[in-house]
Amino acid sequence: MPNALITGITGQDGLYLAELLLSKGYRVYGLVRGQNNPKRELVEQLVPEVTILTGDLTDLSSLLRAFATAQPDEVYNLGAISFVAYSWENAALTTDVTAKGVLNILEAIRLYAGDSIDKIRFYQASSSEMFGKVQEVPQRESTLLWPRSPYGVAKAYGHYMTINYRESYGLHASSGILFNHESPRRGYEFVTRKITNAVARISLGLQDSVALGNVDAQRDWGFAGDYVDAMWRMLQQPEGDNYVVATGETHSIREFLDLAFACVGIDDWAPYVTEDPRFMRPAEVDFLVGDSTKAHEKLGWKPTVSLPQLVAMMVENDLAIQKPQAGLGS
Ligand code: NAP
Ligand code: G4F
Repeated sequence: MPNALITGITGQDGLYLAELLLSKGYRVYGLVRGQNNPKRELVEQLVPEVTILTGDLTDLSSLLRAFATAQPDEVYNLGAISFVAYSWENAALTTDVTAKGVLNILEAIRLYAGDSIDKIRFYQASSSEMFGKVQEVPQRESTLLWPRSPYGVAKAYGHYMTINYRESYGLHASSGILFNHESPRRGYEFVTRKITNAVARISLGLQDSVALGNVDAQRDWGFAGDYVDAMWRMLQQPEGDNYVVATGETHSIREFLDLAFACVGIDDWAPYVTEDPRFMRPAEVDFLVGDSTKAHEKLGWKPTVSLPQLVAMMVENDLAIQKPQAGLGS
């Protein structure tokens, strides 16, 4: 039974990955940070088989203790400050966690494993946000990075440090350059969940409108459940490598709004959406679309959920959550 250690287990991807690894017979350890973290309960409810370890990516000694207990064969570093908008407000903290946290976990592997470093496999959660002001369409593994946010810069650091540990120490280290992926477990701060939650509430009479920023931005959105499968596949390869994971389709926030409001029978969403400068960013990533040919050819990976299916899944989930607030059964 292989052992896996997941950082960021309380997040969207951490929960899906834990479920996937448990279904494959892994013993799973999850790092949870902070005192009385409210999301700890979520992990205990959804994946009770996971052993929770306390630690923080900014605290190397806590990572070393986690390694000593988990004795991992595979390490998935999903922990990060992951909200792009927040990263301008907290650029130094974002650098400490999302950039230097990667260095800490790579060092923890080196210190823990010593001469047996080649026995450990490492996944780094890199991001299409690194492409920023895109230099090529579609974006692939070789596309020049041009990050446009403190988060994107931090992820670029983690990406190159992962490659550096592969080349310097022979670590089986893979960097998954994942494009946006969503699900009913997506945080409410991200635009997709903000919209599906608002659509559910508007259709139930609980809310009048939703305030958004740049609705012309375009993203390549996939389903998180598919994307954690790509992470696992990367670590089953003979060598570590870099892979783009994407659907190859791009859609604007406007198109997402069309699909989400259509789920509740509203064709014209204009009366329900306002523009709010508070949600505009100092520098925007206008357009992302990925080429995941390499992941398809080498990992045998491809997405299984279309955007309309994903939006419907998210709206239905939010309707079920919100109905009791409207005095209706879920
Ligand atoms: P998420 O839901 O925001 O989860 C982030 C996780 O990081 C949470 O479990 C959070 O713990 C943890 N974390 C934050 N600060 C930490 C610290 N100091 N030490 C240890 N853990 C810490 O993100 P996600 O959507 O699941 O994404 C997973 C990873 O993939 C992230 O690294 C993200 O940047 C990256 N990524 C995501 C996407 C996407 O579209 N979802 C695309 C590309 C890359 P708390 O619950 O305690 O806050
Ligand atoms: O949903 P978002 O906040 O996601 P963003 O910035 O693309 O980042 C996500 O995907 C990255 C992969 O490319 C991950 F690495 C990262 O961790 C995160 O998961 O915003 C998407 C787009 C942006 O262009 C934003 O300006 O939606 C636009 N937008 C318009 N109105 C809004 C809003 N975004 C948010 N969060 N809230 C709004 O009201």
